[in-house]
Amino acid sequence: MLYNDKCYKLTARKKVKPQKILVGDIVEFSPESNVIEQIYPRRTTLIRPAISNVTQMIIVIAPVPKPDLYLVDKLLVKCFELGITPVVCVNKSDISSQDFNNSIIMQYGKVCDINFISANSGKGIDDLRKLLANNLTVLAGQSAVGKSSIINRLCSKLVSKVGDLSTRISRGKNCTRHVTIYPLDNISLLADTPGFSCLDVFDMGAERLCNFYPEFRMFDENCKYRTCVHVVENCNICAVKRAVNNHEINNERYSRYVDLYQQIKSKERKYE
Ligand SMILES: Nc1nc2c(ncn2[C@@H]2O[C@H](COP(=O)(O)OP(=O)(O)OP(=O)(O)O)[C@@H](O)[C@H]2O)c(=O)[nH]1
Ligand SMILES: [Mg+2]
Ligand SMILES: [Zn+2]
Repeated sequence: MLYNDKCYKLTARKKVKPQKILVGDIVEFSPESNVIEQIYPRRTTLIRPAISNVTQMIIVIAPVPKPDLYLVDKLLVKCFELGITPVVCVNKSDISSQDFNNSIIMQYGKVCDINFISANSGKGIDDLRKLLANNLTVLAGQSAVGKSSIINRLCSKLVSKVGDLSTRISRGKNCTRHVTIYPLDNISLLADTPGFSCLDVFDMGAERLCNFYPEFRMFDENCKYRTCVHVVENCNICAVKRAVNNHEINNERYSRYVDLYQQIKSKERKYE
């Protein structure tokens, strides 16, 4: 536990169950006994990985490993559901092609801010640092996109273990194994995580999913039915589908939306 730049090793009072404490919790403790008295209400809670009070999520992707854009979409849904500000960061821009960058802009440009950075060359790192002020930011994304490398580049005093891509893929393990919060300065907290690759959390009902696609919002008022979830084929009744056909909504992102909707739907049917 960090307080006034000092590190404390704390134990929990009986009424505060230790397993209920999350990385990111703001707690009250007495410095004499080093005992946690209470946990303050959480602003946000992420389960996998477990971390509380996150205000901003940097979703890191890179040209290698090949991006899992379903994961990016799911992370964005989580952010919009919980009121966390998302930012997409394309790392390894030293080796990414213009086509790759353009495709990311086409798919996410209307959804959130996109930054092009390189932990290796330092490109874009100063702008990224500015984004971190007054936030608890979590770095999310597949293994090996360079999350730990970004942390190391942001602050040379901090050392988060960086892994080698080939051994990681052959062993199928994340290099970073725990959630750790690094205080970059007095106002910027940054959390490294072992990726969010196991995020298959779709605890929300299928019907709610479309609420977390901000680019649908300017069209969905014109759908014929107020309850439209925009998975119908008929353009005459669905304005979102119409916007996809007119290239006003990105087709690839829309297709993944339909897939995710169907996945949640079939899960719901299984448990009915
Ligand atoms: N070319 C290039 N390679 C990079 C860059 N940033 C990171 N890498 C390489 O990508 C690999 C993975 O980096 P890590 O920082 O360990 O990735 P991670 O996202 O923390 O991975 P996990 O901890 O497993 O989730 C390493 O070999 C890095 O050297 C970059 O900007 N450019
Ligand atoms: Mg890491
Ligand atoms: Zn619709």
